[in-house]
Amino acid sequence: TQVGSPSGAPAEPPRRGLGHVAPRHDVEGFVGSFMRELNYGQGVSLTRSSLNDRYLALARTVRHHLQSRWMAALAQQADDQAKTVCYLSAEFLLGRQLDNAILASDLDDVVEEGLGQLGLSLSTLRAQEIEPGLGNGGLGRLAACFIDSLATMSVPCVGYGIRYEYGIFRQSFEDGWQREDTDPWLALGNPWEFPHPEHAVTVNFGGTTEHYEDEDGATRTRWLPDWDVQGVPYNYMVPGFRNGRVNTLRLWSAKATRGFNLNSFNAGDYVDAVRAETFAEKISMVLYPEDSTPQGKELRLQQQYFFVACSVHNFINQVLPSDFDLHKLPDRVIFQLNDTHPVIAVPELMRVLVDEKGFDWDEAWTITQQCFAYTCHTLLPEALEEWSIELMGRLLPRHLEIIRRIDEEFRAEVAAAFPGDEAMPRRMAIVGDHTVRMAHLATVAGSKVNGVAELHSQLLRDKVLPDFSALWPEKFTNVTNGVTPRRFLRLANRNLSSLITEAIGPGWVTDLDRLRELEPFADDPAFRERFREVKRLNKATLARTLQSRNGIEMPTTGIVDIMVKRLHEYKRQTLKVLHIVSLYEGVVSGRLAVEDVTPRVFAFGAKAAPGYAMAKQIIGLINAVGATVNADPRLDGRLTVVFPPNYDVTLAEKLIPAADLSEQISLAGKEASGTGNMKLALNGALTIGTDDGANIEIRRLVGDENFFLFGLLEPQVEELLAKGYDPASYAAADPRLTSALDLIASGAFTGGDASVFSGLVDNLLHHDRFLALADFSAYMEAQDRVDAAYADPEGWTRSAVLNVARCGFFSSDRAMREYIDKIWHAQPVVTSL
Ligand code: GLG
Repeated sequence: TQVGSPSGAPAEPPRRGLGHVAPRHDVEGFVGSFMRELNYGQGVSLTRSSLNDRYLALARTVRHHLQSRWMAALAQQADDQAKTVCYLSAEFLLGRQLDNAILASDLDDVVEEGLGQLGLSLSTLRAQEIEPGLGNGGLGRLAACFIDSLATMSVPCVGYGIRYEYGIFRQSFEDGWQREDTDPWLALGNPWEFPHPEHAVTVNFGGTTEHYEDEDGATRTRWLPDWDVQGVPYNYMVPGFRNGRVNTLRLWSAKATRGFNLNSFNAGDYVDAVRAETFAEKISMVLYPEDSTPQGKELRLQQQYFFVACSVHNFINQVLPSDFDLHKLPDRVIFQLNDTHPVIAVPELMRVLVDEKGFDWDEAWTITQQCFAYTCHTLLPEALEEWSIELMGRLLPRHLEIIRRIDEEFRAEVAAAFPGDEAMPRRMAIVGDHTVRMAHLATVAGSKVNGVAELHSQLLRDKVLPDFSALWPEKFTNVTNGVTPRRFLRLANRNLSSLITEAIGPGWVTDLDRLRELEPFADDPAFRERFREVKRLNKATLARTLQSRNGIEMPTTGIVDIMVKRLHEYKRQTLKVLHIVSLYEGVVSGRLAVEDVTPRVFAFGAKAAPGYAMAKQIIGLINAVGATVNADPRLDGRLTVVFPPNYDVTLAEKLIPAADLSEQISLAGKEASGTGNMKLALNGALTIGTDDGANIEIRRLVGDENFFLFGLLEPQVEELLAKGYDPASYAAADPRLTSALDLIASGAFTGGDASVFSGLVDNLLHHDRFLALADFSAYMEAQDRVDAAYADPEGWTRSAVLNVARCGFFSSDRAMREYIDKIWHAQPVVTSL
């Protein structure tokens, strides 16, 4: 069983208000604390301190201001009766912490001024921070936005996840091809985490189970595991925006149970003894770099069980009061399952309730079903995790038994609900022929199941889980994603933020619907000019960043056309490349006059999963096309491709504010929601997009006249695939497409070597799973509309301002309100300071 070490028992709690000293909120106080942290925290004088010393001292000084609030929130969590949202997620893509902490505690001026007195610059120190890359993309970043919003709304929440020693790999390019390096993000020290080894949790694996009779003569089961590891919690502060609330993100790190295996050590095999440690610690060593299409690796299941076992144990045995009546668990907690990754928490809670706490099965199941809800983030069938029965039985034998019983009872329920339909229970089964289907388990156990945009939720009901939605229509719901306006507007785009605040006051930061008040300013020429000035400044900042980060030259005139997201065929970066190649080919062949080409900077940011060969080919193609196009004098500098390596949150915060055009061009019915689309629109970029994911809702809100729609609709995609899709016929029908493909195939971008991209071109012509060729002509036509619109700066700016004004809906605060109302039924709690 899992036990916290005895030294983990909380010490006698001090009376609130006496337990800590609040830091001073003025320049003199700041300078004093900073110097103390530098001298006595880092142990260096100001003159001899390194950049890293200064950054660490600054971070620790700033964090004082959050810590005092945090302690109050933690003290309260134990005694208040409020329901806590436990957000279980294998990924939290936080981004840099310093600026957000300064913003949340309203210290901007104090820090600037205080550092200035010491002759230091905030921007230099800020650049020293390495962002925690503990996520792959949208799913992990969404989790970070959600916990930001809950803290800002004063809703009790604990984010639970994994403290990966190495986050998402660092990407570089070698001759244009992606290279991956490890991400030792902790190497220079991490001032934002608080380890609590005294609260370590033991997590078991393997072994067998046995039945025994309890005192009442009932048959019960116990798990006899054969190995274990410790989970050490590292706590992070999640500050609300200037509301005195600080929530917790608790990330687990794996440690060997015993530092040394004494038997081996005594026998003289020191090396063997240390091996146990390595074995245990590899569980939280590295983030799996697959976005949307996971590999079913054993270590990954170990990671999943590791963090949810720690989290369930922590909440029940360490967060709740020791005398808590677990019958009332659903009043005090909701475990939100972020995709299928944490779904093994369902049988874990059953095991804790039945095997450890002595509950009857039925009673435990009733409680469990009320304590979970499931969010699905995908439509790709290959992204719904399944684990082999063999692996599950070997790693988690007791959990497999529990899953089998849930499955049997569920199948009986289905058979009773649909008598005579034998296929239905088989289709809906949790345990299939060889695998355990985690999405089915989550759907059966969850009180609610939601998709992440309207279309996605509808397709989830109709296509992915149709049998389940027939059985339980009321279980399915939608919550369209959102993004935090603090990080992605207030912090990332200070120029636009100031302009907005000047126009409508500062209330929008926590009430994003108020951006509506900007609508009249769209018709004000003076405001529009200032808006354009903001874009110009942001483009200049981006150009400076790319220059110093990668030595990339970026022109600051013309359309800044941005496509940033993971590299995946369904997102169709290839369609974007075909557009660029077609413009290039047009000029080179004389079909287009160079002076008719609207100047554009095409900016890409994308990592490919290291094992995803086609995605890596596409990266090679973007870089090859970029190198050729950028160097060709015939284009007169009108087209520039920039592809800075290692796209991350920090770079996103520079790219997004500079964008004029946002590329959201996935095949309809494939992108669950998208969240980059929201960030870009909120920052005044116009979208060119398909009728997919949250694009649909963006277009509905901003209006058709302020959005460039193109491409097949989801039902048309289905229809085309059903009748047989022949990509080559589309190539034949549009001479621009034929020429573009021919040019790539000819080796024009690879120094004449035609073999490099022949596989890629072949794949497009003969397979093209995501219908890039079918949408090409419509895309080109939409890009012509973009050029025409951009030729009228006043009209373009008007649309851009309206995009900002009408996208308040996409705040993650709104998303959190919807989860609270429809799914969690939690309440804000006012922290008493
Ligand atoms: C997914 C989807 C995105 C979605 C994100 C957050 O692919 O469309 O916006 O989750 O819900 N795997 C992802 O990043």
